[in-house]
Amino acid sequence: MEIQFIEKEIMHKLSIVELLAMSPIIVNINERVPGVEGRAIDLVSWYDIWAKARGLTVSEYPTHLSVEAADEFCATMAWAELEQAVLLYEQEGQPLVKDAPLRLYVPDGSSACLNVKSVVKLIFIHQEDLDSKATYGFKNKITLDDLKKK
Ligand SMILES: Nc1nc2c(c(=O)[nH]1)N[C@H]1C(S)=C(S)[C@@H](COP(=O)(O)O)O[C@H]1N2
Ligand SMILES: [Mo]
Repeated sequence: MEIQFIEKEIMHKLSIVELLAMSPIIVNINERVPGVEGRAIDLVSWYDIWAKARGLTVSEYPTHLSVEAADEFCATMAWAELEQAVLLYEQEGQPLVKDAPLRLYVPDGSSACLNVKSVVKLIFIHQEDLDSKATYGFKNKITLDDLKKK
């Protein structure tokens, strides 16, 4: 199972093993999210390594992160919300079962709805004028009510 990373229109794929190998900070998730057990990747310190490898400087850091899940649930949030963010990858010593391959948790985030399960894609956005208010929901799902409103 590979995770897609998209930045500046370039797509990279990493396996969980590759992702872990380049992650400098792994935490017990209950240190960040009380009541949840398992091991998680600290997102921002991982991004530091990723950005350095790609020659990005701090002034070129993303303004927002978008994540997409296997069920097409998506969330977009300002980078500033991600200070404590982690990617849960293991519970009881095993890869995730229900929320595989990764679950994002955004402690201190604006909404629990940002804790996206089954994350398969991360998109690093560089767009200063994009709203800092987080958004989330199912992608490309048009309801009958939406159609009636138009
Ligand atoms: N992939 C995926 N992640 C998701 C959702 C979803 O529908 N699909 N729902 C979100 C919403 S709206 C909430 S409130 C939380 C609920 O998390 P919980 O089941 O751990 O309480 O998961 C979020 N993550
Ligand atoms: Mo939610």
